[in-house]
Amino acid sequence: MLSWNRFAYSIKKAWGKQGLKVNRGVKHLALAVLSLIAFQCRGAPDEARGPAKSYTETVTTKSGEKVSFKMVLVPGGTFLMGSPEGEPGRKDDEGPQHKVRIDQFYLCTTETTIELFLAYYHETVSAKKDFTETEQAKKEAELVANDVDAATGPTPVYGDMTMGYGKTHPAIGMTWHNAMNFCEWLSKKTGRKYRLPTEAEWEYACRAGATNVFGFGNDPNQLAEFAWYKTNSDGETHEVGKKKTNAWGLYDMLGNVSEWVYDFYSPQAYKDAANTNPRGPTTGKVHVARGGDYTSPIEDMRCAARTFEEEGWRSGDPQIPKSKWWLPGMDFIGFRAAMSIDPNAVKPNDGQK
Ligand SMILES: [Ca+2]
Repeated sequence: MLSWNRFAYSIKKAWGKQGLKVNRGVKHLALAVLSLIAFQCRGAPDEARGPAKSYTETVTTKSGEKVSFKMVLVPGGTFLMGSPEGEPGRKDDEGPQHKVRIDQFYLCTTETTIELFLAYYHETVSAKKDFTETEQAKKEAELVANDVDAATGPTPVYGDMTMGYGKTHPAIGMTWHNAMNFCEWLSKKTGRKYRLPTEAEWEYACRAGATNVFGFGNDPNQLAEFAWYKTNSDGETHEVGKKKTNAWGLYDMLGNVSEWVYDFYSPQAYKDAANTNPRGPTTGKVHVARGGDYTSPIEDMRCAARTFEEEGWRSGDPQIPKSKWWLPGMDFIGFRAAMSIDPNAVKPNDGQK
């Protein structure tokens, strides 16, 4: 390859002083082109590029199988939470409508599947029986003291955790506590900060930028294109991700199974809610679930509709005291995982246990 010096020499020799000027010009131009190519190959700095629009998480189970799920970026923004007075089917706890600012975060495109929940269950299930909460905490503290990596897990499920459904159906019948514990397990497993979405994040993601009743519009006749509910479910849950997504790529936000969110339930929650990344009341007895399920009528399939754990949800558990991990027979309740971009924005385990 001809060196710059030899190239310069040959030009100089041919063109004399004029040639030297040409040589410098060519040399500078070539360096500029090379720099541009190098910059293009390297790309822009990561900070400038921002978080990816989506990513796929893969978890390897105890038996070596791989289970994957997709997370999409929910862009930050402001929306009106709750429903306007006069919306058909509206309940009082959906108001007042109030403006809420949400930071960007990731949300799973589907409800958590039985396959993934079984991976968590098999890896963490403990032979221990249900203790009272105090005894449980003491036992878990002992476990952690002996082994810092000890993952706390649910007690054996009463009955069949799958309730006869296939592995790509939504996981069902776990308590809020169990769903939270799953997110902790998933975080340890992957190194990312998984958690339940807050109620505000969930509704924001369900609306996907729209200001109508269902996210896709106001016409309940379109509901069957997006959701499994009372009219089209044949009385059972369905495989996740079989209906149309909403505008932000999320499946089954409405219907199939109702989804645990982070917040405690209070009918007054919106009256004094924070206007940025609200996290619900600081205390409470039961938690909120969102989206309606396969048994729900149209009015419970609205983006603003709120449900919460009712006493009957524990009625399938014959144990005394009742398990803090399972809601046997309750095949309408599940959840989906969120992931914080800024882990300080919402701390998944802060305050609530
Ligand atoms: Ca759902």
